[in-house]
Amino acid sequence: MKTQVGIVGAGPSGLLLARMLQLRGIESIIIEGRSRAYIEARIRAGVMEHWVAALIDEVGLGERMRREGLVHDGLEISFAGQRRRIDLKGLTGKSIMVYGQQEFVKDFVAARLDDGLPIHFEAGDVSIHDVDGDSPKIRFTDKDGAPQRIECDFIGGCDGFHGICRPSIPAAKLTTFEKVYPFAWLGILAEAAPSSDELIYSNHDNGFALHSMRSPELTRLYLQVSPDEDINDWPDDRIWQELQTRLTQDGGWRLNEGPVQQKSITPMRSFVCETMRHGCLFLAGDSAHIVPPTGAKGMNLAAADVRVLAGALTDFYKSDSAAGLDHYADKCLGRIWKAERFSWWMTQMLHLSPEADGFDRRIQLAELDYITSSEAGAKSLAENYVGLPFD
Ligand code: RFL
Ligand code: PHB
Repeated sequence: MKTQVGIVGAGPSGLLLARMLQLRGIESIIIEGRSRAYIEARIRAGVMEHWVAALIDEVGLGERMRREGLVHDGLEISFAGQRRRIDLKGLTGKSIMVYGQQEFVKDFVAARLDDGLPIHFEAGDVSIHDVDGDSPKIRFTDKDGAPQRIECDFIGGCDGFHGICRPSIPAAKLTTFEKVYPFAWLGILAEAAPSSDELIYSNHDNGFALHSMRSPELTRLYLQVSPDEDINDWPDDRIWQELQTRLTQDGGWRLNEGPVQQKSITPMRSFVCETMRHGCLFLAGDSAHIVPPTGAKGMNLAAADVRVLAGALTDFYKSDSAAGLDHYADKCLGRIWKAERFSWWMTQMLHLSPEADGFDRRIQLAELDYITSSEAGAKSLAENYVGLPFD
């Protein structure tokens, strides 16, 4: 097989990159390790920055999102027995879109297959070769076990944190930074109507909790737990009891409960690989960086990388200019580090660290009081949450 851009991974990064290239007349082939059913059922992000929703419209795939997605003008922060609202729209003029990542994935996969363009699902033994030269290759076995080879000009490394692209770069060429947090998130998807119109981020003496949603019938909820927690120690009753305690601390109401469709534990880390290019290989999204989910930034950052990469590849093919490709990492890293900062800051402000003492706890409560009562404080949170402007 031959193409212009070989893309490893059919997550938000790979699918958006392929779609943007397609609309600019640039060919690509996507290789995905999992099945279509698996990636369409994988529950992850829920919050899109305003410009990501606009980009999805721009690439012609916003129809279902506009119909089923939920536009939120604010969010709530609960702490010290009270709940305060951050007026995102009033402070920034912008709203966020609550639309499940798996719905985004379904829309992009369907559009690509309808257009007769390739996604090779269930690819095994994926490896990349000759990225130092000008004819890189991707090797894999297809879902019938037959060996395959793709020759291309460039490779999009869109295969997430545990993919093969980043580890294919020689260790001596990699510059990475990492922080692992002493807690994790236990997330559930429940068949219950959301208990509030907006997201509630809660800081409680028992730990952090988050109330989010996917539709008028589905609630998405998270609890801070320890990273070595066994999910079997969390029967549904215990989860609901803890969610009720942490999320309704302002009193006088209860969360709607319902059957739990899905539950899982996610560790929390911050990670940046500043080497986003190696020869013809370009990393985008979670393959290059991870943020703890407290700031709702991961998928948005993936889209921001892809926006830059698609522009640089277009300049290369249509204007014969490699300048955009040469400056790809520099252009992305400013936004990446700002999102890393915001996600780290939200995480430390809202979670209970096992290492925190009484002083740390009081500083945390003072910060929550400041951020939710000062216009300057709230505005700083709001402009980061809805998505910082591009330069
Ligand atoms: P993905 O989504 O991990 O996709 C990578 C794809 O590559 C495939 N793959 C391979 N394919 C072929 N060969 C290999 N060797 C391969 N290895 C892997 C994988 O199967 C997969 O399909 O990365 P991408 O595209 O960069 O997208 C990143 C986002 O998925 C991620 O940042 C977000 O989900 C993070 N995130 C959130 N981001 C937001 O912007 N807003 C949110 O509200 C939000 N909430 C969250 C989140 C992530 C969470 N978890 C579970 C980590 C909430 C949670 C709980
Ligand atoms: C979600 O709805 O899954 C979600 C919302 C906000 C976050 C993280 C996850 O910060």
